Amino acid sequence: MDLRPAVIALTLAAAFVAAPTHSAAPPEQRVSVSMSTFRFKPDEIKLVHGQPYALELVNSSDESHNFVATGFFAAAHMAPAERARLAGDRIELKPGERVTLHLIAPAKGRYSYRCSHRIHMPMGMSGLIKVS
Ligand SMILES: [Cu+2]
Repeated sequence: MDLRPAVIALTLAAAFVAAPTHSAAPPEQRVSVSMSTFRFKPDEIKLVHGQPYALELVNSSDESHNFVATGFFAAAHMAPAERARLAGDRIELKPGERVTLHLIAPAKGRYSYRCSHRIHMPMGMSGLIKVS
């Protein structure tokens, strides 16, 4: 009986389990964005490629808003359970709602975000994520 495939599988499983607790992993940084009518604060976020972040979105207004970041969410690394919280390229927040998304910053570049609710973006609900 050849045990090599089983040994390889176990070795891979062990490496996979050990990876998240590796001491060299950088600590997650919290970045908070407040949503009001009609503004994101801040409207510019600076991230570092490969760094893990807790992106906290807070709808501090009395109406619904969303955070649409098509290119950013497509390129960011997110665990499947985190990505499942998105509706594709966006996440909706009810009045007073707060959500925290865990992700790893994508490749260097500039990624825009906005609220897609009618007239919210032209009224000022847009911003820029700069990844260096
Ligand atoms: Cu809005």
